[in-house]
Amino acid sequence: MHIRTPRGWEIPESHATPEHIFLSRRNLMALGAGSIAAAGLALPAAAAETDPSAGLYPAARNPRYTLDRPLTPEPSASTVNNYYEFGGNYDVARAASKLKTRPWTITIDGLVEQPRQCVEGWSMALPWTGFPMKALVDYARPLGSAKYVRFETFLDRAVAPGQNGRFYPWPYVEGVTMAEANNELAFMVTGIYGKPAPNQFGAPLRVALPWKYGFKSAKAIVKVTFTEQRPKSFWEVVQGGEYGFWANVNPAVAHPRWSQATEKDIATGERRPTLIYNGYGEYVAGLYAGMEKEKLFM
Ligand SMILES: Nc1nc2c(c(=O)[nH]1)N[C@H]1C(S)=C(S)[C@@H](COP(=O)(O)O)O[C@H]1N2
Ligand SMILES: [Mo]
Repeated sequence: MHIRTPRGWEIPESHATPEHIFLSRRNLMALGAGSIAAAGLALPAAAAETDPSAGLYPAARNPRYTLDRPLTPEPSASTVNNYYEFGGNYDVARAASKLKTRPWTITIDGLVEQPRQCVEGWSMALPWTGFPMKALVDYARPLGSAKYVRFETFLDRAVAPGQNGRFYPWPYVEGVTMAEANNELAFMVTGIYGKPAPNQFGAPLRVALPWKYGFKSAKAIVKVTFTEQRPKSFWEVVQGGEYGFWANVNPAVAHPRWSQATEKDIATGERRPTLIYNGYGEYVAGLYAGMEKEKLFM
């Protein structure tokens, strides 16, 4: 018998919004029809002028919540961002604030029963504040032939100065296998620190794959495509010798230009040993059984 020990990221069922409430087919059909109601709630017009989902935050926190380190303070996390569309380092937050995230249309296409568009409004109660990627997959009803999910970021050169450069293959693209997308740890993020995510974190919708390197988690997604072909991701196109498709965290496999054995806490500057699969091996190692020939860790 398999005894399950709750992990830090889990919250008790009783604290989570039941899945059928926030992502029922009916609610999503309503969103597809242009409603800005999030989680099936009708929101007052006044609130919609700022952020119609704001009332859904903060999500209930797990009283048993433990992590192997303290949370990074918000001021640190929200000023150290990687978002090449908006330039480097310290100006990212200010530059990204120019992106208009409402209304926001997300296209679901490729190998699905019925291609569709959903207009924003994704929110629910989970620690990262987001929803399982599996819920998105279930909603999209992919065909049996779909093997990968491809995520594409917005393309708007007028708003994102970085996208004017010729060097990078815009828009940002990332992808996962269907099995990864359906893994319990794969998340779609709408919020952070108990509120809707500020733009620099990838609002209004970004991916979070806690067992992979950060670049796998595409921000500001406008298109989700179910496909038979393995997506060629942004960094793979830029520098295929350094960044691969799988990008699972492994301290034993160095990046060609630096060690990946330890990591620096951005707030305290302290270094700690990096764990394989970021410590989530129990949940994700099985995804890669029998794939030893693949470059799983770059
Ligand atoms: N669209 C887009 N998504 C992106 C990036 C980017 O430049 N553009 N950077 C990636 C990289 S390299 C990292 S490390 C993470 C950083 O996420 P954070 O700023 O929320 O920490 O976002 C990833 N997603
Ligand atoms: Mo990154």
